[in-house]
Amino acid sequence: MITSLQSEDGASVQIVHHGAQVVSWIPAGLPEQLFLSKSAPLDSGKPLRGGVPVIFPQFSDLGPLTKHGFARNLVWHERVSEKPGQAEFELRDNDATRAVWPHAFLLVLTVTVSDAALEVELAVNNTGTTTFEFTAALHTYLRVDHIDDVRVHGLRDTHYRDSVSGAADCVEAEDSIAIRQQVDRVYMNAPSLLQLLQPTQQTDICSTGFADAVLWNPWRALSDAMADMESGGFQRMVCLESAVIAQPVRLGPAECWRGSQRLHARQTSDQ
Ligand code: TA6
Repeated sequence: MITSLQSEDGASVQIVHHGAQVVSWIPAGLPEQLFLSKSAPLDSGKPLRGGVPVIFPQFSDLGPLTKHGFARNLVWHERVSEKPGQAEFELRDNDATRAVWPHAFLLVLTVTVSDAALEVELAVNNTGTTTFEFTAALHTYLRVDHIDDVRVHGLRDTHYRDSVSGAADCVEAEDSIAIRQQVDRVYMNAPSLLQLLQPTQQTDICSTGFADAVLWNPWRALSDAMADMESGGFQRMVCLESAVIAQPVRLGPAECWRGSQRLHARQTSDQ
């Protein structure tokens, strides 16, 4: 199932209930802002290659669970939301999640579209009687006109783990990061505001709650090897993820943790 949302000014968002995955965001007067691979089969029971997959309770393979955890593989339930331009989805523990992760939880994903902004908030509630730990991310695939023209700002001097080389502690030297090869980095304690610059557009990515940020582009060989990635897809996407990885969240009974990512797009020139 898909939920479509429209703001009063004409911006729109689409969310697939499988994984509560936002798959399209079109601000008023601007083109599609999220990458979604044309080769991603709908209704395959797998997360789509694009949009905003929700990663919980384990980022990547940093633990015993299936890669990126189970939240992106399950169907979430839509809640009634009274607010215009807003939709809410929830996921509770069930037999399948308890079989691999023995904890009681309620996740709530709130998606809000307004003006030129999209906000996605993940709330994690511990509904059980024991403390649990988790890592999480909003694995946002931003659509770009061409990867050669993309620059990422805001990460200079931030420490990162480089998953391509395996180096555990690097320091970002660039003010303006260009992507010229496979990039897969976890920036720890990242600034809350990052910027994606293209020749005609600026996208601000503002995180709260998520301490870390992930920058990922698979580049050609890995992109070609992915069955669900469209041909040359790596040239039209970059993932800038709001994440909590380096220091897992420890959540006691009845506690709630919240993290959000707000994207704001604006055109900077007509060319
Ligand atoms: O967030 C970056 C990353 O962990 C990469 O290492 C890459 O594997 C990517 O996620 C996509 O993972 P997926 O399981 O969706 O193919």
